[in-house]
Amino acid sequence: MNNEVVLVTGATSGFGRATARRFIQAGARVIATGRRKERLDALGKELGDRLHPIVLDMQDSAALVAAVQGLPKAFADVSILVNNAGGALGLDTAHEAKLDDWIGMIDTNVRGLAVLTRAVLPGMVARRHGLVVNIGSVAAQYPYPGGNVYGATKAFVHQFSLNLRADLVDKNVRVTCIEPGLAETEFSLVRLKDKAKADAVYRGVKPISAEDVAETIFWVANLPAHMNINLIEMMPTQQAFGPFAVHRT
Ligand code: NDP
Ligand code: 8X3
Repeated sequence: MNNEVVLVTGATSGFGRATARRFIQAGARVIATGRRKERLDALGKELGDRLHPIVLDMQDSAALVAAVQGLPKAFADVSILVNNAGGALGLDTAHEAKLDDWIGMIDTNVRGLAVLTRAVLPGMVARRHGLVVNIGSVAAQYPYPGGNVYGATKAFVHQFSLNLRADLVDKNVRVTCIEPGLAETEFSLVRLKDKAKADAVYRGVKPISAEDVAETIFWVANLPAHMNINLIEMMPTQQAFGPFAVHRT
């Protein structure tokens, strides 16, 4: 990993922070982004000068492009992009959901991810060396009540990942979409804005941890260069599928 530069979005919490730690531990240089400066400062103190923190809002397209163009020399040649920043806002049914929540999810999970990928890809293609890991979700494949726009944004991430492969087949740039199920991070606190409700999501279950996801990303990044993992879907052993809903009158 000593020659790799890893750009991890959403590194102030959850999967992203665990991923930054995992790659630094293995000798990589890591660019860590997020909106919460104090969290990035703490991570910088913890991980040292192989970490390059950037305060960045995924909804600010111009800032995303400027951040990639303005990277210092030691971090300029991004070889692994982990498109992780994002999340769910609300769990309301479609006719009751807040429109601002929908727009926020689309702007972060879809637009921000696409803009950043577009900014990073030309360098990877020019160097013929790159890996893009997109964090999707089981919500992309399995609809559930209140999942509406969140699931749809992750369906974009799934299909975008596969379509990137179609364009990059001759460029030596790999793309993997990782689709986790129930994982304990700040995800539910952000979604439900209520600590007790968020804690209840994980009660009585051993969920996937942030470190589990980081280890999966790290595994993908360490595979031989001739292998591309297209998709990984992962769930806790205590999670599975439900029956179809039938509304009887
Ligand atoms: P966390 O809430 O713990 O972390 C989310 C990260 O995304 C934070 O670092 C946050 O940083 C960043 N982020 C969110 N919005 C923005 C924004 N507008 N601009 C910049 N950064 C942003 O959740 P997870 O670690 O669980 O989530 C990571 C990814 O995994 C998300 O894409 C989520 O949808 C996905 N996922 C999560 C699952 C789960 O059950 N936990 C399961 C499947 C997928 P900050 O607030 O500082 O900006
Ligand atoms: C997070 C998993 O099932 O809460 O993407 O949507 S789920």
